[in-house]
Amino acid sequence: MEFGDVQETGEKNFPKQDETPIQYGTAGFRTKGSRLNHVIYRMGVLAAIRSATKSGATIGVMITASHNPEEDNGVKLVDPMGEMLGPEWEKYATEVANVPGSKLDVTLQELTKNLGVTSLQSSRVVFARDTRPSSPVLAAALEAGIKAAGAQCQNFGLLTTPQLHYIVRCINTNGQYGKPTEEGYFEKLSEAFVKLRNIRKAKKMKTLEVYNTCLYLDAANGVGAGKIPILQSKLGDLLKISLVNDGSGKLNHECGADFVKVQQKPPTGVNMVPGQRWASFDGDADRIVYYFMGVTDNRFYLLDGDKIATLVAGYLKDLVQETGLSLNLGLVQTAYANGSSTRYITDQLKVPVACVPTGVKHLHHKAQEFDIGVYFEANGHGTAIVSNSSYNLLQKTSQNTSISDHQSEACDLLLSVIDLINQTVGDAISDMLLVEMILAAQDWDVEQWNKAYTDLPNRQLKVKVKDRSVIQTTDAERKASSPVGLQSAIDESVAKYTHGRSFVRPSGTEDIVRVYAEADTQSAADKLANEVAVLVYKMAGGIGEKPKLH
Ligand code: NG1
Ligand code: ZN
Repeated sequence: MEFGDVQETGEKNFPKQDETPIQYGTAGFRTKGSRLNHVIYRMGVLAAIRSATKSGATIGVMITASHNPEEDNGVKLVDPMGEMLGPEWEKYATEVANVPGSKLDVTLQELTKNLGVTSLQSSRVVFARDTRPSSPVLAAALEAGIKAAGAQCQNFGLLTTPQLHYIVRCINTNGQYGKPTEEGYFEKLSEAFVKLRNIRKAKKMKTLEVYNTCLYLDAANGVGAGKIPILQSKLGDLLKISLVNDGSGKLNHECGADFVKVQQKPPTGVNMVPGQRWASFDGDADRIVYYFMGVTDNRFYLLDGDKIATLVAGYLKDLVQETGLSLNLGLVQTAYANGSSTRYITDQLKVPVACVPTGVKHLHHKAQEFDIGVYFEANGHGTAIVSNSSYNLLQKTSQNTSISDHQSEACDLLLSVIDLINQTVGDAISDMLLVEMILAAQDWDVEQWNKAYTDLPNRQLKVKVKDRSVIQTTDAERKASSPVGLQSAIDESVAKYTHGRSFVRPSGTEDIVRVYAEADTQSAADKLANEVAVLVYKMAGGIGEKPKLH
């Protein structure tokens, strides 16, 4: 097919900025915002092609670099059901982003020929952006790309990543999943939340003290901050949210879910009082972690993605049991999941648990193997998904007059819980409401929630190397298969520590190698992480300052 003036417009207005190759990684393209103009213009064209291969279904494009520093930016494509771009297309995205400007036309022609695409007239692309300073300019580049390709487009302005995923799914299910607007998103979530809270009230169960207190929320100065007042207006007194890092400060700077999780401390500058319930979003509000300061010991406690996953899975397991239906529930984690959480899920919850490589696409895919699949990365990105057949069965059963009231109520309750969940992708706002609802249902405060199991102390480090692709992994990233000798050296180090575990992998979003270690004490975990970091530095071509042993 012909691409009109796609190449000419690209060369003129969105020329390739440098020759450093860029790759569509774990979370799309991510680098300095100033490098992305041409990439994002071209992704507009690619999204139009993707739409054509899906019979004109709407494709989403989100401009964000999530938890990265403010000067970075990025772009991710959203597939028709609101899921991440199919992995088989990552190579097309990488190719289209990297070809010289003068070869754009021929590359696109070849690609569309191979894919059997002959027209982009009925392609549809919707897009949104986060609050980064570079985002408006990049959104204009994207729009130019979509229009140059001849596709229809709609700009949703400022949205959280999961809101865009939700909207894409709503559009492609003709509204079955909800109304395809931000208003529709808040309506769906808040209605489910209010209903679930009212069921509780109607049953005259204990009023929960935690509900008379407020949730302190650090919104990372990101796009989620602006959404909280909208949510608050729908929830009234059912959940009081006190916002910090509300967008007036620097994005992700010493705040946000990633900072809190990796540093294992509160955002800088907040005044935490023991017993208060705190949560942090990341910059595009697809991750959330909770934390608090112990009332008796004044210590900082983190309730990360693993703790959220176990809370959700435990609650859903009980509810499924009450429905009397034999739905199989499973939990999916990555190698970053704390060893204690995996043990708790297996031994106490008795829920099957799977481990997959880092990256939501892997978790989501694996979770689809269950009737109800709960997946969470330790960093707080996760959700639960329900198979169509299970959802239909629940609907049918809830209306079945021959089952007990208790069973049909449980089905009804589970259906409302499902409405509260954004099944397309991890969603900080939806996860927050889910956690708050479950805490209320269990009459738990954060300390009680935290008591389920005790995390093994752990440490994450980053090592700079010349070429991070020299590190290759196997066994869901838990073992290094290259360079030769690295894994046996790691094994030797690990063997010296009680409850020791450590693994390394190249980051998909930063030019570094990540080291993870856990052990029975914090100083042992720190020491093990340092030892392994030194091994990576020595055996995988470290550059810059050498990691030092504590
Ligand atoms: P990389 O940089 O590949 O480790 C990080 C997170 C992932 C995922 C992506 C996308 C860790 C250890 N890694 O990936 O889990 O969330 O960012 O945002 O947290
Ligand atoms: Zn994010």
